[in-house]
Amino acid sequence: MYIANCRIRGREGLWNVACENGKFDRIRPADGIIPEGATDAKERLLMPPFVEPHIHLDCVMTAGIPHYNMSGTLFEGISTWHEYKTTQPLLIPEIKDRARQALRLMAEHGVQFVRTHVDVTETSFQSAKALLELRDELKGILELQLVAFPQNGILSTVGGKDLMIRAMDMGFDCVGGIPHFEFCREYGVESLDFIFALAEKYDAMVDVHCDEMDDEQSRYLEVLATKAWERSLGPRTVAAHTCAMGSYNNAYTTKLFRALLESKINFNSCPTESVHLQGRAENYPKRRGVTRIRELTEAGMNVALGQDSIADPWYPIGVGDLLRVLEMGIHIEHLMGYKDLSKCLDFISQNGAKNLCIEDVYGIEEGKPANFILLDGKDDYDVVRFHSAVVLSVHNGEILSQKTPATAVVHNI
Ligand code: 17E
Ligand code: FE2
Repeated sequence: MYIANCRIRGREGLWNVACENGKFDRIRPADGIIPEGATDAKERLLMPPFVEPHIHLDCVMTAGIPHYNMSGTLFEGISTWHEYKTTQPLLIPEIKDRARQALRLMAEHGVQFVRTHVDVTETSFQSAKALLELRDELKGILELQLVAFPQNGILSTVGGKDLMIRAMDMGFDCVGGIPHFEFCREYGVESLDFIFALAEKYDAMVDVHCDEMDDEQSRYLEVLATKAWERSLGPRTVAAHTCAMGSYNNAYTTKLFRALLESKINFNSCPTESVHLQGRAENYPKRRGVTRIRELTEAGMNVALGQDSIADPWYPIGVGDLLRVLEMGIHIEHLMGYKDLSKCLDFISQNGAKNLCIEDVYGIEEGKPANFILLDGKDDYDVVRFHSAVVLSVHNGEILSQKTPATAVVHNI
């Protein structure tokens, strides 16, 4: 495969990119001649693929079954999902089919690496088995990482610890958690001890739903960061959502940032999801329920944006498009200064790669696997403004998706 005359994100000028045996072979400045057999990129932007750091593929496409979430709260989402998993037949082919529908949408929108939470308090373990099968079937085509996610809590579920161990024994990649949903603070803290012990035992990564609520007293993040720091596991740890940080007072947050920085943990935020689910207990003025994406980034910490849901009990819409999530995030977080816009794609690309610890297979460099997307735009600002289509997505040198951008004809202006 030979792409000629493209821009490469982060580099000046125009380039020719040749791939061979699934790898980037030669990346050279373009000279205006389109070599025989090459695809003319027409000065479009070539960059590493988008990364989805946080989604629940076991729940996608279930919105409305057995009923819609009427209050729009996280907690009605959790109870509706509980109804789904205890009343609907959970069959491996059906779970895989729903997940594949979501993955096709994501592939169309340039995603090649996906970290999905899988509810392991779904005690038939059909979801766990289905997603493990899918991870293995798709290996090399699109990469999936699985998080053992205890939706109902680890200590607040009978046999919860055993369910987590069972998932890790089956080969899950990451240990998950939900300390803010445990019955009491002590359980929340104990769950974090258990999570890190499990991660060490299985040499696994950690990805915890942490403080996904507006309660400014929800302060498991400081515990998560401290435990990661104690074990030097920060770079392999993600604190997801951390919505409560949007409600913490500044005096506390300043102190908190010291531990966060020292711990070297990563962050995930899902701005479309959180702006929808949070703020529900408010009168006016209403808080946004989104973590401090801007301040964390400015302090030098890594924040990746994700979708969380596609048409599930928590969030009724979504089409697998991270540009839409990014657009929401930069609005809510006042990240639309010129400098911010010029690097905004970091949030859905390299920052996600850091969360997933996949930097060895990520990047436009000779010798690395040929994983890239070609966007119908010229730079970050352009792409986010025009919501550019992903015209080509290539994984390990193979075409994963192609799209012809829509053209409009306008009359009489
Ligand atoms: N479960 C949860 O606890 N929080 C969420 N945002 C979703 C599932 C989607
Ligand atoms: Fe989530």
